[in-house]
Amino acid sequence: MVEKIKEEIEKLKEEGIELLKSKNLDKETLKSLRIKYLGRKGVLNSFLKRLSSLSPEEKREIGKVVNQTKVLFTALIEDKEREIEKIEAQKRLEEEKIDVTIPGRISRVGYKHPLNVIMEEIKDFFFGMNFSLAEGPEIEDDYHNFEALNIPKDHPARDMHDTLFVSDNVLLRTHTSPVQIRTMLAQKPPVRIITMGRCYRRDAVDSTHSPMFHQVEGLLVDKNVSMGDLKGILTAFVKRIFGEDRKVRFRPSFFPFTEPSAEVDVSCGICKGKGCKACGYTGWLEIMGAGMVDPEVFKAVGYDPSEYTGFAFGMGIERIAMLKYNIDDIRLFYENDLRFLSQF
Ligand code: FA5
Repeated sequence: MVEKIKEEIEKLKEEGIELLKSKNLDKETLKSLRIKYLGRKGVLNSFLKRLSSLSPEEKREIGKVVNQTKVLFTALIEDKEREIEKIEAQKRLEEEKIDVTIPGRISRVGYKHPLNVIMEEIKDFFFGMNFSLAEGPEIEDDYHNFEALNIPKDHPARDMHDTLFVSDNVLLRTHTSPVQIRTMLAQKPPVRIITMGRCYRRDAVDSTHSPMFHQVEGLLVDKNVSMGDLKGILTAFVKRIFGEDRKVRFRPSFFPFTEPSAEVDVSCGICKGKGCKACGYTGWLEIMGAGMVDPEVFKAVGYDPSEYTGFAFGMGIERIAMLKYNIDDIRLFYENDLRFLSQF
């Protein structure tokens, strides 16, 4: 009997060793083999149940063989588990391998809008000249946009600004000059400010006109400010924006809020002042309006014109950008076409 059981165990052992050493075992099969051989109701334990008729001596003998086989199987199973783990880890590594030589996907970066680029350059220049930034509303009233700037109702000068009205007295500002008035009403001289932002006019859209556009305005008020100061600062400004080689010209002009008034021209960068299609064969490009603050404006804001003088200037930012970057159509600024915007 003992010999028979031993033989059976030996057979089982051989079969088990072969199975547990086979190459293609996976985790699941290994688990079921563990249950089959070593489980509480497994085959090895089933031998122990058959020992009741045997002597204690024989029981011990069989028990010993069963235990040795259990130890052997346990070791084989653990070896196999480690082997399977290793193979799986290797497989995972292969699958997750990163090819560092594949070219990366380039994510798009944003570009500054050309109008912002110009505005920053303008701010940079005037901050360096000790000007500070002032702000005002885009929805204005008639008083700040016209009256206080010496443009009374029914005055022909109003025709210069085709106005978009919100109501009788309220309008979308046609220029940034009302910020001059707001600043002077709010503070005593000296004043040294620039302001910039959107303006609106009922102009027909073409390559140089838009119903919404941007202006920069400057105002300097102090004792003994002269036209010479205005010329000095604006000449330095034009050279900073367009280049040292460009010439600047002041032409007599008219604005109701400045006296005397001037248009400021820069020499044409394309023909170097010789005259070409871009400058209408004049050699010059008009870039801004300027002048000495009219005493009527000082009176409107409560400044004493016998004590203070000042100068003001205003320009279209789109126009500056168009001239600087050779852009031939103002509509390009508002269409958000990346092919255009990515050039700045
Ligand atoms: C004025 O608006 C004055 N306030 C400027 C000024 C300020 C003069 C201080 C003296 C002292 P003007 O109407 O010329 O001036 O407009 C100035 C600039 O705004 C123009 O040269 C032009 O570049 C721009 N501009 C005017 N209307 C439009 C428009 N519809 N579209 C695009 N740009 C415009």
